[in-house]
Amino acid sequence: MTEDSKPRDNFAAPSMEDWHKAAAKSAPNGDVSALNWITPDGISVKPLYTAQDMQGLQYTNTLPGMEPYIRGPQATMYAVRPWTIRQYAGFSTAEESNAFYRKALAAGGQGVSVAFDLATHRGYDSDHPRVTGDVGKAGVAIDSVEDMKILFDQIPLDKVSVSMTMNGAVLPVLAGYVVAAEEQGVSQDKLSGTIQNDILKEFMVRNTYIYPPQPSMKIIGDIIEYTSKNMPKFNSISISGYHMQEAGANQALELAFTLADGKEYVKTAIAKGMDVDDFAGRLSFFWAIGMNFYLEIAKMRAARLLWCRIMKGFDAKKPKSLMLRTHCQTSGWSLTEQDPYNNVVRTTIEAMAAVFGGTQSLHTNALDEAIALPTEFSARIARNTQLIIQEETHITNVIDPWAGSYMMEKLTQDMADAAWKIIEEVEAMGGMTQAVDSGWAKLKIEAAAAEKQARIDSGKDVIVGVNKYKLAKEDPVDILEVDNVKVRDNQIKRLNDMKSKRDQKAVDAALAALTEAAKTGEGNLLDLAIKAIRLRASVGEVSDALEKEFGRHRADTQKVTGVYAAAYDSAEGWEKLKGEISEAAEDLGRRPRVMIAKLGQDGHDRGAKVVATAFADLGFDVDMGPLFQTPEECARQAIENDVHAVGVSTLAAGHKTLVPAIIEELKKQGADDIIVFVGGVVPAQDYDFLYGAGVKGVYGPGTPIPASAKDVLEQIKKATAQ
Ligand code: 3CP
Repeated sequence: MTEDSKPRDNFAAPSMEDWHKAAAKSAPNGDVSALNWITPDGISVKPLYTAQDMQGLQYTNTLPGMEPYIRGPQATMYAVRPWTIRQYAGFSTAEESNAFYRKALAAGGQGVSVAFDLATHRGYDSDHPRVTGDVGKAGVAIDSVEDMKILFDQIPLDKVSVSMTMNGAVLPVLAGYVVAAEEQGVSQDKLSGTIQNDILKEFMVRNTYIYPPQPSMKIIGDIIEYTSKNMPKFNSISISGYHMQEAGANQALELAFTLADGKEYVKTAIAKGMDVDDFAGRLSFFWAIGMNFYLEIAKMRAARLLWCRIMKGFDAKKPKSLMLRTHCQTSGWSLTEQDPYNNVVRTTIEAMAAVFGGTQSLHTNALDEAIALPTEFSARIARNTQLIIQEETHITNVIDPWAGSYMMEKLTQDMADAAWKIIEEVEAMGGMTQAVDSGWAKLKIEAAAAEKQARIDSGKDVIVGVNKYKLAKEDPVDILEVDNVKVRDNQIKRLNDMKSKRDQKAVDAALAALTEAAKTGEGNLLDLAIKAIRLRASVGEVSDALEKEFGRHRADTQKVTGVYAAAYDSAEGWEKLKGEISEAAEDLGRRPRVMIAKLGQDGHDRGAKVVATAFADLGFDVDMGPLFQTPEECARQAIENDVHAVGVSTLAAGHKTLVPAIIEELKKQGADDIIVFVGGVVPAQDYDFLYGAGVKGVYGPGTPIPASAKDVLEQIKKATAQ
């Protein structure tokens, strides 16, 4: 059709006034502004955007691959090379994990991403008494370079890029990878990949730290320095907002705190005397992508704008220093245990947001990840979700397709402004280290989490299959079980075998050199860790050598108050339950007292904190146990505080070992009148096992907190009436 032959219509010119009149007819009470949606970040999203909303926006005419990179770090983006399909996985033993990686690479996976078990994260070898319930759970157990060599057997480390999610025991683990590659014949300059190495967010949310903040920052500085000199293709850090959103942060908080963390790392490296352009190109990021579709895309576009602004502030010149490159993972938190096949749909929508946002690398969660480690079946669907988007939809043909959308451009700017305001607030406090140290940042996230939970429990936020459209009967899905005792025994055997064959004197000297460097600040800690690991020092030994000087960090257990109640307020039953709790307090002669406990090395404390806050708002006396308790320590504290009940919060699959152990300990210490309940991620298959062990209540994901509170109250009444 030529231009001349196109039909010419004569439609009436649009007017906003007319639209308002038309819209008022169907808006509630004729009020169009009632259709505005105020996001958890405080951004007002309107039902309609027009060209007017673009007026005054500064960055609507930018291009990909160019400052300020809103439209993506590469000029051609996915039109030339789609994002890397990088599925995070680790299956108890190095052998099993290796088999999984090789199969995944053969089936379309494009990079490796290693999940370590909690013992490794916290720098304990598998034979350490504090980790009996944690070895091989939620990831692979790595005690030494011997395990690392098995992990990467027949995976060419000069070709396949490897991401390692490691923050606490980052020195021995990164050293193990370097030495395993070396023994595969691959030199350091050929290694490509990423180490998470983002400790600030660990103090805020994930809790797999080992040392206190200051020495932890020194380790990060040393790693940035070492990798920029010796491993030019390796990303020295993955500055992560992911865990903040998983812990309850809204998008603006996630964005702001993550970029503020990034600023802190840049300052640390510059303080070591490095030139910003020598290392900034290898700083990378990591976002969570949840169900808030528009906001997630806007967040990713805003992130690139703000990082470019921040790096200009450091006088960075090279394009690579100015561009934000990121990995994304679909939200684990958004997955439900109920009606779990819905999770495939959620993950697909989230993956689309990550792709429209311009991610460089992506993990799509498996449908059963809310319950256990993925099975082969669920892992395949998760990987194929990405392959289908990449190869069937033609989404990759167009760069940043949301650009020019009135809504998306406005939302990008709104998100950038909201995050910038928080970044300025952090700066006024003296930076992120101070904001973390004071506990302020953690409390901000916890308050957002409590608000969110209250919105869900009161039905204001809908989750299909959980608080609306519930199934009358749930069929359990097949899940993967780990025989943790067997894994631990094998690990200990291999560890002892390695120790019996090494040159002990040389190992001792290498470990002493690490302790000395930790003391004096002289020498590069990664360099020294590589030397020790090469001589067959174990992960635990390298960690201990540093702990001697640095000490082990203990977090305090501050909690927010009043936030849950304020967000739940209007829902039915709240006041009634409060009344019942205060009646029970009169009968008991004191308020019912519960201790919320975290056992073993599982540091995911969002659920524990939210429950503690909500129970306290309802009128319980609540003690929060410190992270990482042994069953024995937990029982002692429960008895000393004279609690009626201990609630164990478990998210890392240690419940079958640790819950019977706490019940046994309470008995041993003469306190079997204290009841035990369990909340968190517990597969349906394990409920009977836990009840059989003496647990009085199990509350899986999706249980409204008032319902569990009511049940705990009844159990306490029953136990004290006897
Ligand atoms: C890419 N390239 C291109 C183009 N696209 N070149 C020209 N034109 C294009 N269109 C180039 C890049 O510049 C780069 O080369 C190379 O191709 C690879 O691309 P990339 O974008 O850098 O991708 P990748 O190597 O996959 O790296 C992605 C980032 C990396 C940078 C994000 O950090 C990464 O892989 N992160 C993954 C982190 C991760 O998996 N974390 C798991 C967390 P050059 O390098 O030469 O420039 S799991 C946590 C789960 C929860 C928990 O903690 O428990």
